[in-house]
Amino acid sequence: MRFPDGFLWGAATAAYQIEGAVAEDGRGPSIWDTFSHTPGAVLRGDTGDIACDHYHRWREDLDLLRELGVGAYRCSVAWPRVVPAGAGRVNAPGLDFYDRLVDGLLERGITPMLTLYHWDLPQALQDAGGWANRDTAEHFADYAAVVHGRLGDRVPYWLTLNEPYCAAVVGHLEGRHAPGLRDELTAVTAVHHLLLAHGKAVAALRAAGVTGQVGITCNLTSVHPASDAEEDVAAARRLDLHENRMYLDPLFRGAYPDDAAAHYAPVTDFGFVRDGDLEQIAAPLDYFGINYYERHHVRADPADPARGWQRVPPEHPTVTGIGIHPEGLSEILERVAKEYTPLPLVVTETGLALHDYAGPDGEIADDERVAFFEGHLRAAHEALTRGVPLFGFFPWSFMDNFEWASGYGVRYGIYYVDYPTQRRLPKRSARWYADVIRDNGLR
Ligand code: IFM
Repeated sequence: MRFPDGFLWGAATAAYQIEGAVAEDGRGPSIWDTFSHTPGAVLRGDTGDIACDHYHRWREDLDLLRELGVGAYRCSVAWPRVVPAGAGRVNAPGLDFYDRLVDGLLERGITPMLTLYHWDLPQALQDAGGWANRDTAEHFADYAAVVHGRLGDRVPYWLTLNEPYCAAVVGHLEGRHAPGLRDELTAVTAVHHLLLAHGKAVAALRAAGVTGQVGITCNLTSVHPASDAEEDVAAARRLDLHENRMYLDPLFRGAYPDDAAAHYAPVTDFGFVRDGDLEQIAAPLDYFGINYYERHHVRADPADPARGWQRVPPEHPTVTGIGIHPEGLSEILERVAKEYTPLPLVVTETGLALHDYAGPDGEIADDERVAFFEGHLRAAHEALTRGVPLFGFFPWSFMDNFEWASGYGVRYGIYYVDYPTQRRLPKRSARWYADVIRDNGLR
């Protein structure tokens, strides 16, 4: 099963999850520093203070990427390293770090794909209202221009945001992520301001003459009603609105979905949307990134028949409680290509959390992860054969890291990180992936 020539095999990480060095070289605090230091917020009280110490070990890490053979590496820039208070003063040492990183990648023949926002909002902006405050969108565009000003000559792929759904909903409605709020109006407002920030950043990058490709990454789910019953079908449609269409429609159709006004009417009339916002949000992109983890079967929620839904628990849950459904990936890729955009697509993340450990022989036998990636690659390939313009695949994650509210309690890496010594060890999946890259597909 071969992939097209030039297919982009990558690996992905994010700043707060790997860098550590949270108080070094002028970095300001982010909402994740605050949240992870809040008792009870993160499993076992884990924080990203040290994480994988990538800030100091980046050279060795880039060497590993080279050994793995990837063509590209997706990482994120920490806004609070570059603009410690989120707005205003630029911190040159922060930019220097990413400058060295980008050069280090290029020297090793690896293409950088930079995400500008992977959830580490500067705390000073949160103190001023965070994503509920429209000004945050403007500050983000300024920050994007600053990063572009330094790295724009060398970065072929830009992503404005990672997973606006998680930033808005998991952070402001479910309270499981920073800033830990539980308020639906704030969450829907945050959705809009995140999308607006994306649109403004795209405009800023274009105005600066960006030569790289500009895109955004959304996490999308494959949603199916659990039965043909009218209530289940309606519940599935609501979940699809909540998880997918609230992002896809504004980005690619320049409007919130038709059913959004009625669904959110109990909390908001969308008064935060101003003239011109949706045009800005829907400004043309060069590519679109998709993160895929979840497929849901949905039934009506008897406790909330008008607005709710229930996700049917998976038959075989993984350690994070979700199921494994590779076919959901081809469904999503085909849906996006058919219903939303002819843009080139890239799987910017998919991956499996396990409780990996090194055996007595030093081997980390993550065969379930290999099977997971094989299944997802087959699904991606199937989408390709059906005409989806997929140009790359980035496993999550290059190495084990700080998994947000789960701290270091689960591992997603294809490299194992022994946190006490910070040694990196290839898991079986890393060796398998190196073969996939070399063969440009599966044997
Ligand atoms: O670790 C995260 C990543 O930061 C965003 N996408 C999902 C991953 C696994 O939960």
